[in-house]
Amino acid sequence: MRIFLIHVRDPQFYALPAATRAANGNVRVMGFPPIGIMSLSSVVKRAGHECVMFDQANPATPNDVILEEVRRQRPDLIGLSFLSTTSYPYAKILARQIRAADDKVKLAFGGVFATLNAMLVKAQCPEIDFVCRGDGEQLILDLIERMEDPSSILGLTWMKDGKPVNNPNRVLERDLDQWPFPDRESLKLDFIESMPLDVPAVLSMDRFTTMQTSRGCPWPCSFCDIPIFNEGKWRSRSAEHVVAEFKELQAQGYGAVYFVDDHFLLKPKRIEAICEGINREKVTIEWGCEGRVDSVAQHLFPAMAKAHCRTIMFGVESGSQKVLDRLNKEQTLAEIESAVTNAKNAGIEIVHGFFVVGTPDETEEDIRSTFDFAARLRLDTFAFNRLCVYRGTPLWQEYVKRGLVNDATDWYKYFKCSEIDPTCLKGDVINRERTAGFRRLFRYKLRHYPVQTARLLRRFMRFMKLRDIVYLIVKPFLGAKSGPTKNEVISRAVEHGALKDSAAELTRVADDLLAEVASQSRAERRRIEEEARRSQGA
Ligand code: B12
Ligand code: SF4
Repeated sequence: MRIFLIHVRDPQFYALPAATRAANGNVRVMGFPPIGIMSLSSVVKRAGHECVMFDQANPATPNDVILEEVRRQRPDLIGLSFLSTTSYPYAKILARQIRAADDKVKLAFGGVFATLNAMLVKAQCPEIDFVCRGDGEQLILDLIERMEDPSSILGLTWMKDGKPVNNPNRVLERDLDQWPFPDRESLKLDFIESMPLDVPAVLSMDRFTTMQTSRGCPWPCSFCDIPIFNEGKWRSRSAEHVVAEFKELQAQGYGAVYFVDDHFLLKPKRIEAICEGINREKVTIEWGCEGRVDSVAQHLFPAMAKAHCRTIMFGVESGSQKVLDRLNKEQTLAEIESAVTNAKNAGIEIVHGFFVVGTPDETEEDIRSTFDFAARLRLDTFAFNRLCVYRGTPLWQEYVKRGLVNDATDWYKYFKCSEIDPTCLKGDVINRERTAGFRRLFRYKLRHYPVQTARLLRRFMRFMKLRDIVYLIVKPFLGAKSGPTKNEVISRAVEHGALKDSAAELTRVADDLLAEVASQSRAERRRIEEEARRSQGA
């Protein structure tokens, strides 16, 4: 069978199609490769099928070119993969265009947003045949095999006799080592590493890719949908499998890798074995990862640095304990300080903090504390985003109960909390505090951490034009435009027919489902701790 896999992007999140080409002739762009479809492509090919990938980050393959290829190659199945609420409208548009070009091809959606809103998406997109929920590896194989009668395919949402049907979930697969490494080489596009910001912040011009060594995170943060997507579980690949992938990447000429794991820093023995393997195999790739500040693996930061870990990103969120507690973050300010200090003392070159502002019950004083806290921390880089609420999170559920969002009519919309929640500060107050906070933070950094700041600027200057560096620094002071952003306008403009209400009834996130995820998360943490204790005793 011939399969097309398309990674649909939100145009705001890929910038800089570089005017340059890589040594292998590929166009180079700044951003993260589409590891979701790359993972599926290798599985599909191993099963003997033909697979062609497209990534909308590639300026050479806009929708028109993809449509032309659909007409020319007549694939049997097209999978559209997208991450979030913000890219859903673009996926819908492309699906419609493909259906107009070919009324026979089977069309499938997959990814986090599609998973968490499957019935609603199916009802709103009649041109789509299937919505694929959760892990896609086995699911796509089953789909290829039983496309004409999908009634027994676990994790599939489809239409039977004019009614959306949700086949049962599949049991989460714990053996991730069974899948081949992602098929990176078939996509004729190269990536360079940048910070996950909406302004160019290039970290290196080395050939860059991402890797996934674990899936999920068993914590209960109220704004996050990772726990529900992974049913409160955390699953990991073995250290040997990860090291083998590193070796392959080194042979393919990659110089930098970022782990898209939700929480890499969970299982010390595994991290230690990965670091030992990297050194043993003489892999020199620089890598980065994300994790919680209360990680029990912090004694391994020096070993990670020795194994070329260059970047660690922490979900700091706030400098106010009250706000952290309101977000159910289950972390303290002291834990944040010691994690950042430990990482810097260990020699990690770039330690990044993700912060949010505009959270429920946050005061101006809290925002000030957040910026002053960020200034004092030995962070190299930071991002301060306005908190958004997504369907599937405990915060969304709270907003449904408080009558701030409507599960039936708002599920596909992109909302900053401050726009809908009266307990949040108003947007203009947040922006004013954010601008003032940045000013204090930059001043503090220059005065107290001049060497660290100079080192970071020197890294940027190696790869970026002076004009871009100046923009990176002054952007926080330019002020935000008032009114909704382009993303918000587009995400709210997706039309929805009468079908949506009946589908909404079927998909309402039940309180007991969230409670079940929370209890699974707690059980998962106990399981991991127990495993760690056992392996220490062994
Ligand atoms: C890396 C990442 C990014 C990267 C870009 C990644 C990229 N373009 O590839 C950057 C930093 C740019 C980014 C940006 C944003 N992101 Co982001 N991101 C992630 C992260 C951490 C990992 C994604 C990933 O690579 N996963 C690994 C691959 C292997 O998994 P996958 O893509 O899900 O694919 C698997 C399955 O879903 C399935 N599958 C996927 N597609 C298909 C298709 C078919 C046909 C089938 C059968 C199966 C299938 O099979 C795959 C293999 O099992 C996720 C968290 C997460 N764990 O998913 C958040 C996440 C997806 N991002 C999120 C958000 C909100 C955003 C932003 C909107 C943030 C913002 N406000 O600025 C932007 C918008 C991006 C966009 N829409 O283009 C949210 C989405 C929430 C929601 N409900 O909308 C998530 C879940 C994080 C979170 N908890 O909040 N992101
Ligand atoms: S720590 Fe919280 S925000 Fe981070 S992935 Fe886990 S649940 Fe989500």
